[in-house]
Amino acid sequence: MGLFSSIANMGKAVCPYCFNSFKKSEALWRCNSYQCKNTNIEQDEAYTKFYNLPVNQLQPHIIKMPKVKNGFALCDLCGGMTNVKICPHCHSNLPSTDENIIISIVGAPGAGKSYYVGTLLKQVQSKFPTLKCTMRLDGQNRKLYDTKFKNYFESNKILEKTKQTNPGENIISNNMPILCTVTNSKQKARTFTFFDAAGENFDDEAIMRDVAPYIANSSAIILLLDPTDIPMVRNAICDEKGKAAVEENVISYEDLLNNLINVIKLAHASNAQIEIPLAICFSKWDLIENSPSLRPEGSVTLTPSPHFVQGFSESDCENISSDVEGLLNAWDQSNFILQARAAFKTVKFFVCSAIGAEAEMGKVPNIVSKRVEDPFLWLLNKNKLI
Ligand SMILES: Nc1nc2c(ncn2[C@@H]2O[C@H](COP(=O)(O)OP(=O)(O)OP(=O)(O)O)[C@@H](O)[C@H]2O)c(=O)[nH]1
Ligand SMILES: [Mg+2]
Ligand SMILES: [Zn+2]
Ligand SMILES: [Zn+2]
Repeated sequence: MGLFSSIANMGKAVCPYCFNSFKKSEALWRCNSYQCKNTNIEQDEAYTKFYNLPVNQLQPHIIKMPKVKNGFALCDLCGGMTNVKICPHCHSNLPSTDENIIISIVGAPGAGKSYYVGTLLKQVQSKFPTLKCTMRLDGQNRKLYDTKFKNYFESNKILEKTKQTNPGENIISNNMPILCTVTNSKQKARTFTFFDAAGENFDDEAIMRDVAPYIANSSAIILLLDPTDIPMVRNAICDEKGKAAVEENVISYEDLLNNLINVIKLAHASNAQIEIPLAICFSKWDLIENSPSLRPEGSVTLTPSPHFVQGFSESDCENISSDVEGLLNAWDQSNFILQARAAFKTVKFFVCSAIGAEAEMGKVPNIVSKRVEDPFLWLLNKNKLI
């Protein structure tokens, strides 16, 4: 069994938008025939309510008493076939594959979460063929990727801060997760849902409960940490570049991790060690590479990722993780390591640079990512997809 098996619960599915769980046989079908889309649209109350939309939201027909054969259902109105399955609770389109793997990106405001998700999707789309895999974004998710990331990357504009949701607001309608389908060389397909919230959601355990359903249902968590939040690192960079070079964050690594642990334990109603694999990834590694006093000469963290060149390398992952642990110990962060290992069964350390360099004067240089793919490929390997 792979690490992700808990989600592929016997005949049960979890909606990646509203997080209600239901029997797979309870999914509804929406007709997507040309004829029904044009003539049989109807008011969809569940969808309208979930997304807080104006009341007259119109959607194509939901099939009554569908007859299902080979993954298609016969429409009771037009007689056409459809493969569009929707959630019985919020009526959002369900992923096209049976297993949906949610990856939550957790981290303080400004840690680099949105850059991480955007550049990861960019890298994987272009480099995946070297691992004989493909990543596909459907129409809705391609549009989301383009407006959230691609347009910014291409015009060298800085990504906006992710919007924080007000209390009681639907966290999803402001900030849709991106779903993509990964197919490997053996035609095994999985849907990955990337959930990137505003960093403020993790500042405080009470606010974090808004995102608890995503986090608790995740198949993996990527905890993204800005290395300049480590006092020794911050001091060194301030000495080299001046105080204004580094913004100070309000939440410590320990508090962030503690909030994460508490929210998961509460949602799982269990105090046991957490089974969800945790990838702890240090962002903005270009700052470490370019700092004369911090640059860890000889460390594998300074080398490019080998995975897209020579196939996935487990030993490279091990070497990176132990190098990072060594650096964390040297930077006075051994408590943080102990805290993570005590709470999570599987912990690995990574480094990455999403942009590859610093943004200056409101302009982002052309993206040259380093090692953003490592945690994702590690998770794919654990799940036997690569
Ligand atoms: N040097 C360097 N800076 C980076 C890198 N990635 C992100 N940054 C900087 O960090 C800032 C914040 O990045 P975001 O990805 O928006 O951060 P976030 O974690 O999504 O922040 P919130 O949405 O507020 O939670 C960017 O505007 C960049 O200036 C990187 O790889 N290297
Ligand atoms: Mg963001
Ligand atoms: Zn739903
Ligand atoms: Zn129809």
